[in-house]
Amino acid sequence: MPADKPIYVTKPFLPPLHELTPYLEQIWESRILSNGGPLHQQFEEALGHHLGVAHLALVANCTLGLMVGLKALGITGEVITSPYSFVASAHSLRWNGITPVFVDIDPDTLTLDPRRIEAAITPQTSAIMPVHCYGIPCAVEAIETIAQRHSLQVVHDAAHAFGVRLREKSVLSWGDLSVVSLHATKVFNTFEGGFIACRDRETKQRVDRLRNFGFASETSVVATGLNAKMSEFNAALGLVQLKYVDRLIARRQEIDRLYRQLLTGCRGIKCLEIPAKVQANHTYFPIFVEEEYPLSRDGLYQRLALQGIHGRRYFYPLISDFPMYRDLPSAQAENLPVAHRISSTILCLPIYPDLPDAAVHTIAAVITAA
Ligand code: T4K
Repeated sequence: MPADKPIYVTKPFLPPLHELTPYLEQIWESRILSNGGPLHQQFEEALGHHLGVAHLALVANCTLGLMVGLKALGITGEVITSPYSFVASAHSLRWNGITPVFVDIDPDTLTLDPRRIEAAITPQTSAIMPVHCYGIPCAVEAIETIAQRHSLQVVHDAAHAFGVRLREKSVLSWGDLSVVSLHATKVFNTFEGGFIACRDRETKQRVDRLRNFGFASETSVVATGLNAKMSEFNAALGLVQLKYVDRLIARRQEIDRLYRQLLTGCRGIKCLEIPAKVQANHTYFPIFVEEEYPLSRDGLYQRLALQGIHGRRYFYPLISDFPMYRDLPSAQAENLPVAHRISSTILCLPIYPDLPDAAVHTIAAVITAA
């Protein structure tokens, strides 16, 4: 029997509307709607405090945040990155006139394989941009070591990594900067939004200017900035959501456990392991549909869809297969065997805080019934 209502891969959390009202009244009263207003300042501070990030800059979304972050660090030439990501990762490089150099992923973490990075470094390489895919940290230490050895900068696409900790420390503390998404589909949302976790005060100052057209004061423009500011409305949403986020992640963890329990022993279905040293945020629940399973990945995707269950094939196709990237030498399939294999077997199942246990049972039953 198909589900009464479609079940999507995610459903954003919204706090009770009345909790937003005092903030909206403040906005209506002050008529300060954007440009670093009081709620923006308050949210920036509160978020930094919540995550333990000292130099945090809010932005309008993660894509603009990546564009601003790369510019703030003066990154040019070539950047080594993952083909197994959302297309915004590579687009942010291209918008800065940078050539992405795709390197294959590690089959266990689904993020840049540090053993393959050095072979891709050329005199034009200025940085590495790994992705903490599904919120699982990349090999931060190994990548930092390589970066130091070759004088490269590290920009983390941390779009999925809100609240993720590695050995009790925020994963955002690695690298020169990290950019997180606060989009509607993420663990913590401000409808649209994002932030940059900067290494130091100077980087944050450059970011602050670049997200505001490059203005350093009313009459001086010191960089070719753009408009990547978060509005007061989005900041208000963030302030209201902050007190819920730990509970929301805890509920996601319960769903994650339930899926694992129900799918254990299902031949041909494998769940992504979360390393013991990681405090995850359970932003996605990816499974691998392997050869021993009676249906192909797309077959299972369709079978679930017939039941009103809409998983997503994140990330298929690979970024390196999109027309604007596929002619790059690094985009060739023989360079990216693991990414290709994973991309053809991956399926992200629905996970969000108000997904009932009964729905998880139904989804698992459709999968195991095949
Ligand atoms: N780097 C990485 C690694 C990323 O994954 C992303 C974004 C970025 C950078 C850039 O971040 P932002 O600039 O967006 O902050 C979605 C999101 O739009 C995108 O943020 C996300 N990654 C990507 C993985 O997924 P779509 O096109 O797959 O989303 P869509 O609209 O199909 O939504 C998925 C499902 O969620 C829908 O079937 C229904 C549900 N949904 C969605 C929205 C927007 C809702 O229930 N309510 C909603 O408001 O890209």
